[in-house]
Amino acid sequence: EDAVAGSPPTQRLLVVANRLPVSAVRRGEDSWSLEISAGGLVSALLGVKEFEARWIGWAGVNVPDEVGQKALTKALAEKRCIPVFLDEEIVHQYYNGYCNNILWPLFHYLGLPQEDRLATTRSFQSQFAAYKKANQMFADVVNQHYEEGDVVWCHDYHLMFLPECLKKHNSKMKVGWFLHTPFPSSEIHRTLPSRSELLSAVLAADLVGFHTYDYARHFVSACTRILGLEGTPEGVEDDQGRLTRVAAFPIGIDSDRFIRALEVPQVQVHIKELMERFAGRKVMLGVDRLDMIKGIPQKILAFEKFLEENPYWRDRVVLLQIAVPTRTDVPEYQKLTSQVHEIVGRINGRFGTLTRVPIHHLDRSLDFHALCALYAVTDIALVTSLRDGMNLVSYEFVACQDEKKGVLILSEFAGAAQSLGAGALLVNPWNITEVAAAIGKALNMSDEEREKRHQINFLHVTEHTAQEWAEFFVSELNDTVVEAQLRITQ
Ligand code: ADQ
Repeated sequence: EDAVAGSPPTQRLLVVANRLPVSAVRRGEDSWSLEISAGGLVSALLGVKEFEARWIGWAGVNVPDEVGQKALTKALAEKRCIPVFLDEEIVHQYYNGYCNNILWPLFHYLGLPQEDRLATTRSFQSQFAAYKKANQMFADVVNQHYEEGDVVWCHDYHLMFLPECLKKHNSKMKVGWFLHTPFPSSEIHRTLPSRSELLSAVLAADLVGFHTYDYARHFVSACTRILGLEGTPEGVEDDQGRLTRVAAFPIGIDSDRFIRALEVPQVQVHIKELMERFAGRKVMLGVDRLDMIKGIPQKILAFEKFLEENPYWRDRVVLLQIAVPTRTDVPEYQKLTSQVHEIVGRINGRFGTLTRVPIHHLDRSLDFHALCALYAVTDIALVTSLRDGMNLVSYEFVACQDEKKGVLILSEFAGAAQSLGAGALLVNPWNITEVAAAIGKALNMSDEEREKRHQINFLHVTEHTAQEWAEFFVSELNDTVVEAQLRITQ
């Protein structure tokens, strides 16, 4: 994890995200056990040797007492993590409220929550106040730990106010902000009561990044239409001629980690077991967090339509849908879970036999090795997000398919459609007939076409890695700041 001996890291990177990449469990008054949760961002930054990364974020637990906070801070320091302590009320209003109930659905074109108008106005206001307060709390921790020359990289829709809080304190700080979700059309963004304040706060950053060129364009036109600022090919310019650079930085995965995992004996045993279990049937796979944006009901309905129209395949294909529950305390998510269960039950009742069902649905997360084995035995992956910033599942599937060369059916509303569109079968997930037809096409595709399509995507996934993404963002941020200084001195 440390830089290679003999070549000391030249720059410190402070990565600020809502959640730290660790799960903390309290074992006693002053003892904690920590587990690193490996996500895309963690592996991206572990692989980067040019700078030394430190993480700043919330540990996901409420620690009201000072003894507990001190002990957790000490334990986290060993993992290069620095905690921001948020109390329950702030978490409720900022995280559950403004982030997940307002920004998340809006940025995915699901609109603002429909509530009683008066109550909504009140809750919007108090949630927004909590959002700003929480962002300031993150800023305070960054300021405490910042050293001259550090690069500060803020992540995601939780921290749109952070660039402004940081720059107000120290205008020389190098600040970048990256959004992991889509940025919606300005017509959607303008419905948000706090639309202007959020945009201005983000513009305080030196560099603003998105997964795709479309999201970047939406952001620039929101700044033009809502704030009246000029959009240039480089970004957005304010009245004083200060430029905020805006650009696309499509994320990738640590593809080697997946490819290497397929060689692990335990994974190979698992692959063999799965192949025996599903022998004689084509395996279709969906892996998603259980979220409205992932289009899980639409995917299953399309599969039903396919079975309805293609009796030949009823006994010859199986859909494995692995859906990790998230935000389980939110009523809409509970409703989605029961809706999915109901549809799966109906289809299995309709097309199942005493010994076989067409859909295996699991409400849980799989460990990394089990996930890799599943990806490897899959014939067709179904990614039907209604909107998705990028969608890494599609990348992970491609990385694990160099033996099988399976087909990726991919929503045109996932950012990944821009990068994997050439090899995938692109679909409109709202059009169930079209998705059902794509399933038929994938099942009947010639080996030659399958291999050709896979090859294009495999090349992309292995060449555009998460590590490269992180290095590119940080080097662009450094360059942007140098260029801005040159402009001032000229
Ligand atoms: P997510 O919405 O979480 O990420 P995605 O990009 O697909 O979506 O990443 C999900 C990750 O969780 C993948 O690494 C996947 O392997 C894992 N995962 C999902 N279901 C799982 C299961 N059942 N068991 C085990 N692991 C599971 C957000 C945005 C995306 C964007 C990423 C990164 O919504 O659009 O691509 O951030 O920027």
